[in-house]
Amino acid sequence: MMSNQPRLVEVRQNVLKQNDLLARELRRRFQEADVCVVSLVSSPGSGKTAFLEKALTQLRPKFRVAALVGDLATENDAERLARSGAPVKQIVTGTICHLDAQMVENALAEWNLEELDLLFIENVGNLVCPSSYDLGEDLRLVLLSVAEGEDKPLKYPTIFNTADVAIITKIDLAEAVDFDSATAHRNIQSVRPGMKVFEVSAKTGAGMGELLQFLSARSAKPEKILAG
Ligand SMILES: Nc1nc2c(ncn2[C@@H]2O[C@H](COP(=O)(O)OP(=O)(O)OP(=O)(O)O)[C@@H](O)[C@H]2O)c(=O)[nH]1
Ligand SMILES: [Mg+2]
Repeated sequence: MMSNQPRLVEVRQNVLKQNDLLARELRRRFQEADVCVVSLVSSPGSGKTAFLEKALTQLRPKFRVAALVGDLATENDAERLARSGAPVKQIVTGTICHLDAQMVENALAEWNLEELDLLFIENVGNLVCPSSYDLGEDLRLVLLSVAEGEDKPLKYPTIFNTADVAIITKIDLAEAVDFDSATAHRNIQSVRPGMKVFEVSAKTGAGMGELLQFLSARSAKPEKILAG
């Protein structure tokens, strides 16, 4: 009904505002504990968990790393990530298509942030809803796999606009799917001029070193930056 429309908009704005307040509080806690928080957003199956499996394993010798991972159902991703030996917690969202700051706060309740250097948060696979919800993170990574089509930044500009860094994943498959790297880069730059972009393969490890070096440097502990 038409008369319901303004009310719905108002409620939605209030929910978002409440999330922003909580995210601001989380960000303050993260800064106080000196933990660098990196979130990952992408469409389902772009390779967030595969990237994190490698990242947690490779960063762990030098950094105290941990991960939260959101999915509508199953603990599958937490089980995959826990094999790295890092502390991992699954957030099961049920019908909700994104993580919000309250879910992150609840998931962290039993963890001591002082004991962490880097916390990763894998969002629910979705190129739309997660863009509106600040989780208090320092850095938001948006992943785009070579098999999704070079036009995704143009079709889903908000998620690219609310992220800090883009990662083109599964580059080992680029040739098989006729991936046009120049067009993908041009499309990313057209929605988010100046955006930093990495190309990686979690399968072969290509590009992983450069990206992990970048993330290490963003951590609050400069003395631990991975060597070359
Ligand atoms: N060839 C290749 N396959 C990959 C790579 N990264 C991930 N995959 C495969 O892509 C599929 C999805 O990967 P996931 O890591 O589960 O993707 P995700 O983004 O975490 O998925 P959701 O959590 O469901 O949104 C799996 O079959 C992976 O093995 C890669 O670099 N190369
Ligand atoms: Mg996953």
